[in-house]
Amino acid sequence: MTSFYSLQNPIKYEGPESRNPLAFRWYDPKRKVLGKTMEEQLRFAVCYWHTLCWPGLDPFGGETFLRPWHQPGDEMAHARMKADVMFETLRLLGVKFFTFHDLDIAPEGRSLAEFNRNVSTIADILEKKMQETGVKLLWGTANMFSNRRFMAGAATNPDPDVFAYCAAQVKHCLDVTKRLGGENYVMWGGREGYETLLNTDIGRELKQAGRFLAMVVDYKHKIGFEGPILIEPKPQEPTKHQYDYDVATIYGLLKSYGLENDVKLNIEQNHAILAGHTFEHEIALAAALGIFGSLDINRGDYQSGWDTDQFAMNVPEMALALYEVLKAGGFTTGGLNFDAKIRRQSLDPDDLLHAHVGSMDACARGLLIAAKMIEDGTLASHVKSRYAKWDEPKNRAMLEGKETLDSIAARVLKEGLDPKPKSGKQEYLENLLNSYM
Ligand code: XUL
Ligand code: CO
Repeated sequence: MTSFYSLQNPIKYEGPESRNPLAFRWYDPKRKVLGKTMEEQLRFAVCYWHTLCWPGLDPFGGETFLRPWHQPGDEMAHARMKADVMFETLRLLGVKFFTFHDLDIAPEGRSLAEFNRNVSTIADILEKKMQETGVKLLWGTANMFSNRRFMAGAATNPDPDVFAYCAAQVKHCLDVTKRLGGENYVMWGGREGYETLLNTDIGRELKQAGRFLAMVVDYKHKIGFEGPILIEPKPQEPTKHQYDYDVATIYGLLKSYGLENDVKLNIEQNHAILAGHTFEHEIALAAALGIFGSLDINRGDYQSGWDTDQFAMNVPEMALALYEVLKAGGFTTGGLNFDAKIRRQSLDPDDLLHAHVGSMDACARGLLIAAKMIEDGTLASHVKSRYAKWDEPKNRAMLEGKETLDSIAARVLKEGLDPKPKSGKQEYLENLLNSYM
């Protein structure tokens, strides 16, 4: 136990009528929803980097939070302090997973060898705490974007030495993630993109990205890491154009490298918005393409065109996202990761608890609504009936390669086919959706 927060005892479910600001009104971990407990359905994870490492800076000003581990001092002692506070946060929230970048948990040191040693030392501490508490690692990832050596990219850097350095860094981070029983390994393409085409060979950089990913997949098999590699799409920021733009773009890249069976996606709400999509669009598309993995549930701001990383608090948005997750069969190795920042003025450590509690409640409410949508089945049966004619043999034949353009043309003319438009019933369906809310 640490004295970072004002609370001593874990936050409890008290029901919708509770006025206690640090109680769950909707998240009731053991409540069954569609055959699993809420805890099993939602698989929440607290992230290291925004919850503990981010000091509250923005492009116009420095840190506001002044956490104890941001004061001058012994960096390894600070890393141990952060590990204590991470497990205290998980204990108070009753969250069973966490996520980290290598650089979040341990100081960089003066060389990669020293960094690796630091990461391994803190991993020993995390491993012990995980054994004591039953907490699990949802995913690990390597930070290959903060240090200035990565300013022109990691695997897509014009300098092959940076590519090689990244290979060494990912190898160690994947080893540590495996040792800690990580259920996935994430790769967000930090600075994998370009600032200007005037200095960029885009074709070459894409090949570098493909080769790097293929090596990560090979190594994962070599060491017997069972979870999937997850790529996290984002269209821009920090670079002007990120190569892992959105779900559709990544699917194209995976297909062209033959990696679509080994790699899945970690989809973030904020990144979906930046790409001009809804969160549910990205989830539905990934599920349809067989590459849905996990979710980062930090939301963006609809007016600001950058990654505001706010805690997901919008119940209808979470209901629509979780409806797609449930339709896809729910999470397997994935979960809901709070890759979210409290606002810069939210100085009190307890603000972190308010943020997580509120967002867990919004997700739990969203889950209950999504479950109603599934159980009632009217939406799904409407979609099914919309496509029902495709089940007729002559129509199936068109998709099964048994017909050609000219054979179809002949039939259309012979039958005098004259398609009759049918209502898409959008307003009826939107009213139905509101009836579940
Ligand atoms: C950046 C972002 C990252 C990834 C992990 O926008 O979302 O925090 O989730 O590197
Ligand atoms: Co993210």
